[in-house]
Amino acid sequence: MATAVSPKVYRNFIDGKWVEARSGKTFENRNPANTDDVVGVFPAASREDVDAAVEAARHAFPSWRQVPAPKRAEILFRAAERLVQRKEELAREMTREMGKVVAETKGDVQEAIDMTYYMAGEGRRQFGQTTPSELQSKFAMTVREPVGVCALVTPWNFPMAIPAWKMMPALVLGNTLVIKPAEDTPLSASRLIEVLNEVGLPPGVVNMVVGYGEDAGEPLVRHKDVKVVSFTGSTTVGRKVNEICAGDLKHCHLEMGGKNIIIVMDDANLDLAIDGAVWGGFGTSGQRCTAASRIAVHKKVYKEFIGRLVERARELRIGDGLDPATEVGPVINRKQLDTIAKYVEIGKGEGARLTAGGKRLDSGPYAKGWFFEPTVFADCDPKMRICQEEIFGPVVSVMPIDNYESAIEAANGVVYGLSASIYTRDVNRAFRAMRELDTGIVYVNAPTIGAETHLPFGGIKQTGNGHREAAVAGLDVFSEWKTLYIDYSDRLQRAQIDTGGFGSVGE
Ligand code: UN1
Repeated sequence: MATAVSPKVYRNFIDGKWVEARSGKTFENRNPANTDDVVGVFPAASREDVDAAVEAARHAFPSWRQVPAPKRAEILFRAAERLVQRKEELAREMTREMGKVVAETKGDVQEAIDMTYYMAGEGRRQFGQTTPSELQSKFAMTVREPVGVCALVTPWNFPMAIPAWKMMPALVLGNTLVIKPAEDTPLSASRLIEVLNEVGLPPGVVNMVVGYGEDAGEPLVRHKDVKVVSFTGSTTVGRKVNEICAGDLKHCHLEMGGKNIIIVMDDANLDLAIDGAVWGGFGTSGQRCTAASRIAVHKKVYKEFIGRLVERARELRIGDGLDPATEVGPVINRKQLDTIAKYVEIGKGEGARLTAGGKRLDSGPYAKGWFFEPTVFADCDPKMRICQEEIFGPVVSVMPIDNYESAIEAANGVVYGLSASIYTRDVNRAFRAMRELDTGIVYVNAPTIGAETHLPFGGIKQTGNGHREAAVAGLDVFSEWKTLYIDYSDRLQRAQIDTGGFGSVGE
C-alpha cells in the first residue's frame, strides 16, 4: 500500500524540546513487511546535535542528582503506568516499524514496563552497606553515587525494552543521559521518551539523537563529557566502543553477539524440546541475541528430532506481523536479509544438509518486504561457520552428538557466551550442565530466550565485558560506590597501626 498522505515527521529530543537536526538532514524509516509504507521521517543527527544533547544532559545533572531517589522513582513509576495504558498502540506501531509479530512487540513493551517498575522500586532500595569499623567510635558505610552523563546506544531488535533496560537504572540513580537508538527503530525510542516527558521528567535529563552510527553514535561515545557508555550490538562495533572508552577511562558496558545452543539429551521430553527449539530458533525471526541458532541432539533421538523440527519449521506461517495469523515476521532490512542468504550458501558449501527453508520469499504477499523462510540445517559439525558465527536470522543448525561430554564441548567451542539450554530429565546431568556451560545464562528444559528483568542479563567471552544489565547488577555500571567513615572518638585513630592490644575500651 503506497502512503497517500505525507509521512509523519519526527525529531530529536534535546533539553526538553523536539528539534530538527541542525543540518536539516532526514531519513525515511520504512516498514520491513511492506517497504512502500513509510513509518516516518526522522532527523539524521550529526556531531552538532550530539554536542547540544550532551550539553543539555551535563547542565541538568547537578540538580537531577539532588532530587531524592524515591522522587526520581515516582516519575519512573508514572511512566510505567502510561506504558501500560498505551501498550497495545505502542506494540502495533513497533510491529510496523521492525516487523516482529504483535504478541512479541507487546512482550517488548511489557519488558520495558517491567524494567521501569523494577527500577522505580530501586528508588526506595538502592542499598549500600553498613559494617563495623575495626576502630572504636567509628562508623563505616557505603552509598551509590551517580556518575554523570550516560550515552546509551541501543539495537533495533528490542526497540523499547533495551532502551528501558539502560535508561531506567541510569535515571533512578540520578544520572542524565543521551540515547542514540538504532536507525531502524527510532519511533519506538521516541515513544518511550515521549512518555517520560509527559510524566514530568525535567528538561535535559533525557535526550535523544536519532541517526547513524558513524555520524551520531561515534561522536556521542567519544564526547569528553560522557562518563558512561552502555552499548548493545555487534561484537565488531562493541570492540570499537571499548577502545574509544578506554582512552578516557569511561565506564563501558557492552552487550554483544551470541551463538546460543539448545542441547537435547536422549532422556529429554522430546515434545517440549521441539517446542523450545521452534520458539528459541524462529521466534523474533531468530533476531535475538539469545536466539537458539544451534541445537545439539543426542544420536539416539536425532532422526526423530530432525524430522519433527523440519515439519514444524515448514508449517510456520510467515507474513506481516500485524496479521494475527502470522507466526514469523520479516527480518529487519535488506542488509540483514543478504547476510542470512550468504550464510545459507556458506552452510551448503560446508556440507550441511539443508532440510527446510533456505530461500528469500519475494513474490505475492511477500513482494514488498524482507521475508526469509525458517531454515533448518541438519548434520552440522560444530566447527562449521554456520555453527560458529552469529547469523541473526531464522536459521537453525542441528548437530548430532554422541554423549553429554561432546555436547558440552560443542556448546563451549564458540567465541560467544550468552545463553545455553539443556533438555534432560536427569537432575544430576542438569546440575552438571549448569556448572559446565560457559555462558552468562543457562536454562534447563526451556529455550535460550526469555530472560526476566529482575535477574542479571549478560554474557561472558566475546559477548560481554564483565558487566550485567537488569536486576540490581544493572545498577553497577551507572554508579560509583562511595565509602564513608565517620570517626566520633574525637582523637586520632590510626587504622592498621598496631596499638599493642585491643585499644582502650569505653571511649
Ligand atoms: C536481546 O536479544 O538482545 O531473553 C535481548 C530474551 C529477551 C531479551 C533479548 N528477554 O530473549
